[in-house]
Amino acid sequence: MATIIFAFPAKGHDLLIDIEPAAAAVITEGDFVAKLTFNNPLLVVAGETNAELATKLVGSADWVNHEIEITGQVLFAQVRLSESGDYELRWQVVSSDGHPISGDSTFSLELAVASEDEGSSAPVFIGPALVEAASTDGGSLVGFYIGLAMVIIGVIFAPIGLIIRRRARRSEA
Ligand SMILES: [Cu+2]
Repeated sequence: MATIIFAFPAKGHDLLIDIEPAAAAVITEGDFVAKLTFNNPLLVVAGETNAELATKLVGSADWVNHEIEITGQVLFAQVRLSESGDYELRWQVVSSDGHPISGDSTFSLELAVASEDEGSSAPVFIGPALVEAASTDGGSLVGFYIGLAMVIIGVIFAPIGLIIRRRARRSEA
């Protein structure tokens, strides 16, 4: 769309002279204020929505409009994104000569990945494993409790057994 507009260099059209985030920028904060600066104060008709800024995740079909505010030659848009990825940005304003102008841009959002995923080396608990084994065997809860009881007995008596054996060995010597 931008190429069509710039292919007809009509007199008086305002030009976008700065955009934040910059084209193809990589940002790490999903909550940010996009700032578009034009070379002339934009035309704002009170009570009319004649300007907009929207973003869309590449691959998605949904454009999301963001709340905007125009101050002189600057358009501010409060952008709130929660998903990392490549984004398209499009804007439309009314040039100071009364003609609507529009353009687009791109940026990438790289949100920090939560470090909770690193807890994969959590200690293994015997209980749930037994439940799983019992259920996959099609066994009832009785089977589970028997298994659990055996584990408990094993945990309690295995060390005792070792102690007894050690003592026995010692007394033999
Ligand atoms: Cu014009």
